[in-house]
Amino acid sequence: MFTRAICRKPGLNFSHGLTTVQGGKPDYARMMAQHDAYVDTLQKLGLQVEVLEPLGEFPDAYFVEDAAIMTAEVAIVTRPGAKARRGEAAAMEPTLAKHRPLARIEAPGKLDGGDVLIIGRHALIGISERSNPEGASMLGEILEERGYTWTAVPVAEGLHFKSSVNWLGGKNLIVTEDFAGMDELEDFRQIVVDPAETYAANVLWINGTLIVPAGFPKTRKKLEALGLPILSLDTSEARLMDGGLTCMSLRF
Ligand code: CIR
Repeated sequence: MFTRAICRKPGLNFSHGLTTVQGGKPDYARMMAQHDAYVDTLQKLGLQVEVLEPLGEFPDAYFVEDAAIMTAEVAIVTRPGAKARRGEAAAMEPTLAKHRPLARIEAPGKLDGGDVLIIGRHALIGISERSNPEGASMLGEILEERGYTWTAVPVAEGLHFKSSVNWLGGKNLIVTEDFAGMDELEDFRQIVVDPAETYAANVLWINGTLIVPAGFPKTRKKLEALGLPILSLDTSEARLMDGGLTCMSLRF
């Protein structure tokens, strides 16, 4: 169960962040309203949320999940795969250090938190454009020292592993077709999203409630079968920046 979250407000320059989406320029006022609703929802679900100020030089810094990984024992400061985002990790350190001892991913390791899904005492670590095998091994070692096991998972599609695979509680995962049936995920039951709704795989589990991106009815219907409460949030602006629900907070 989570009791806290760290978020960061998007800055005025948030639309200058990295993106592969060709859907037009995101709107600042809409982004802020959607971010406020996101923070509000986490609070309503009982989390104490610390909202950090924007980091001027780093327009993607509100995707806080990529800069760190939180476990019950340690906060791991990542080394983001995109050079333009690398400074975000060090900027998180003072905040993280209030809650956990720190460990760090060091060069030549590269790792984005968006590639890391920890379920109980097991970590699935995506090897993607942003996270390399060295980064995965460094994180794996830090976790092993604390009693976790881990598996590396190749991420051939999507920006990050969690763009395509997320936990739904128990033994349930939501996955895109590209990840369905993968050996690395064989211990889990899988809900496979319709190919027209791949973005909807970015579901955020908060203490038994599923937060889903608005506008994906087929996926919502599949998730309803789990019998968990479902809340939906509009993420249209973050989506234009290749981001979604899981990226905008660190939960612990
Ligand atoms: C980036 O390309 O790094 C950001 N614009 C989006 C990061 C999204 N983060 C995530 O999926 N964990």
